[in-house]
Amino acid sequence: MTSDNDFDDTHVDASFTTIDTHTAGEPTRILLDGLDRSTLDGESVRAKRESFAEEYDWVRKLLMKEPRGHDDMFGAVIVEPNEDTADADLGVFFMDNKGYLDMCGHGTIGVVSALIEHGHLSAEPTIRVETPAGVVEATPQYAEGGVERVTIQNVTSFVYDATTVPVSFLDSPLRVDIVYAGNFFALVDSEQLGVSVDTTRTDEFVDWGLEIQAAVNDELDIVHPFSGEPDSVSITEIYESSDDADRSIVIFGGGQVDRSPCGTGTCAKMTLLYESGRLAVDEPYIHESVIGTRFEGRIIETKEREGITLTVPTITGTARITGKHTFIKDHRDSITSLSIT
Ligand code: PYC
Repeated sequence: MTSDNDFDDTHVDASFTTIDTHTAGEPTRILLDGLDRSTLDGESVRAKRESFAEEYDWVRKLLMKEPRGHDDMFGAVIVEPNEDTADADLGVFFMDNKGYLDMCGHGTIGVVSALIEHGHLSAEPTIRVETPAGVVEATPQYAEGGVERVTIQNVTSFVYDATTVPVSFLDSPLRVDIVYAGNFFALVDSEQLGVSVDTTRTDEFVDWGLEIQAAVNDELDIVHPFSGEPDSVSITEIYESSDDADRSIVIFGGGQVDRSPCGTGTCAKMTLLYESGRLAVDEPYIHESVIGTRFEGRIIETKEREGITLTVPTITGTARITGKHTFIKDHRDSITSLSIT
């Protein structure tokens, strides 16, 4: 036996420590220790993420899914940034119940807040974070000896395309805007569905969101215009416009629902509004989640590249630490992760 603060590690195969946060209601489980990062191949965070996905996907499943996680868990893995090219303070990649995302706004707010508050990152005015989508810049606002809010300047974003797709739940084809904001989004106006965005029909929204994503990916061969890499829509955002604050439900992964207004989703929505002349540079934008939490956003600049209008979007939100955990894998336990859906 051991003391209260220690494990009897006789049966422990592996152990992982995390700091957990939520940003506007959405969790981020941040993997700090337990992973031998020297075994991850590649210099860039994107390459390290690919290496993790090959070698350690079981760690993602262990931390994200039951019995240690749940179907709506979200995670971040801290790694060294690319020393040669990134000029970044840290590297982060993101994971969910199904796989990996290139960029995450709520997750970056959570990581920066937690690492500063726990002394893993010094409290600088700005922090550069290398993600698989590129380097994003975090600007924390400090209060009461901690981090009150964080503003993330996302990667440059753009409207990619618009299409109509047949869907089982509507008689007529559905119009979908495709926007890149670190991830490719399918954006849908809820007016077409004749429903309000709220939590009374979450299951339906999840089914619709996954069907819309699949339909768009069947319809379009998405290629990132600057990297030339094939890509796909990984997130559906169904939004309801309002004079007070637009409200969205965001569906991603294997059918999880973002409790926050979705950082990259807020950037995608602002980029769509800018493109159609409904949001000006520097105009504040309030985006509400399906549970009523909010991010503030702003497009701070626009640029042109190869005939494409790029926005430089920022989002601001608050994350709070919910716990610190040590998760173990007992070698007698045949269940590393499970899902019944
Ligand atoms: O905040 O960007 C975001 C995000 C993506 C998926 C869940 N949250």
